[in-house]
Amino acid sequence: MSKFTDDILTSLLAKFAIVQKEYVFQPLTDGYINDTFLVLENDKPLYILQRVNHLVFKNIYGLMNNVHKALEKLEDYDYHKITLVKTHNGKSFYETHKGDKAYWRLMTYIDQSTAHNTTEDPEIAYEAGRIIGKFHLLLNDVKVDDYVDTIPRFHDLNLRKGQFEDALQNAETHKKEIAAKDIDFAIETLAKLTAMNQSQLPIRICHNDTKLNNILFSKKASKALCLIDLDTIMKGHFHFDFGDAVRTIVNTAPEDEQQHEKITFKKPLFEAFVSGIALNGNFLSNDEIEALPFGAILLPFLHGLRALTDYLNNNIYYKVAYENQNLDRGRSLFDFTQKALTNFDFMKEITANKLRA
Ligand code: GN1
Ligand code: MG
Repeated sequence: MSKFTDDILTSLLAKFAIVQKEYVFQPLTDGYINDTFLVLENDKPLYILQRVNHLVFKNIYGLMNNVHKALEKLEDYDYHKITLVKTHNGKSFYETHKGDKAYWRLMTYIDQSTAHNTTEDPEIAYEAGRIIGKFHLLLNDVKVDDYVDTIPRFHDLNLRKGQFEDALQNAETHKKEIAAKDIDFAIETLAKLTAMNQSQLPIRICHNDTKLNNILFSKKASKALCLIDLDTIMKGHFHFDFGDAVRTIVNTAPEDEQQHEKITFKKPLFEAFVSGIALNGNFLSNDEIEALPFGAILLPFLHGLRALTDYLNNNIYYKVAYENQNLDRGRSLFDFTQKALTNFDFMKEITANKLRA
């Protein structure tokens, strides 16, 4: 059972400026970091109530400020606005003062919306590309220094390498034996990707967690509405957002898939996604376009490396649904990394053809 009873959730909801009624709470358990609840009235979803994990996000004030600033820009005829509900004190989150520290926020639920964990549909892939391009277009002219780094060096390969090496030093021997092949792959690929370093590229405000299920779609049509899960909005490179989407769109299997023959690199889905990016992608420089195939290898690898590291550390970072989930995630993300490496030339050709002026 969740440690948050209906009574606790009801009293939290009362802190926000909404009509107080009989609401029902439904936990949404897909995330690995925050605690999320759907708030319904007579079966109709109205709000998302969420506790932001302050052990992962250490600067909640900075984080909420980022979200606030970005949301002012993120609105257009083809980009659905997200609304944060204010507390009675006019703040965009509620900080608990009793017991454990916690930070809660409330967002309005977008009616008739849905999210996809995976897809086989090129239209969904295209729309994912369109909305990610639009997100960047809408934030193209912001001052990047107005945004704090909510997790410093989040997609920094060197940081993740150091954390992996520390975990390796301290891990139990039997875990290192079980993961021997995965550890070898990590070491080999770290060397390969370090040699391909792309850090001279423009710094943009990125979403930094553009996996497919962080995109809201309309239930009725395959239209993307907006990006959600905005905690990692901060500085980054465009190829981060590109690569994180590719790993969850072009692979039609879930992130912790154990049967690796099901992990795919579906070329038509890649092409459709890049076509979607192209619709809004005029702001991209040639150097950024050049770096996209690298991003589609870097991001699955980084996530695989972080999952493997957490497995070696006995699951201290991600919430796991079962003991070895981090190992399964690491393995499947490495498998996709290998498949993306194999498709490097294909990705180069498609991105150049579709995105270069
Ligand atoms: C974590 O909790 P969730 O699913 O939003 C992680 C993301 C990963 C994701 C899945 C702050 O996000 O970077 O894409 O798991 N977020 C953080 O791999 O570490
Ligand atoms: Mg997230």
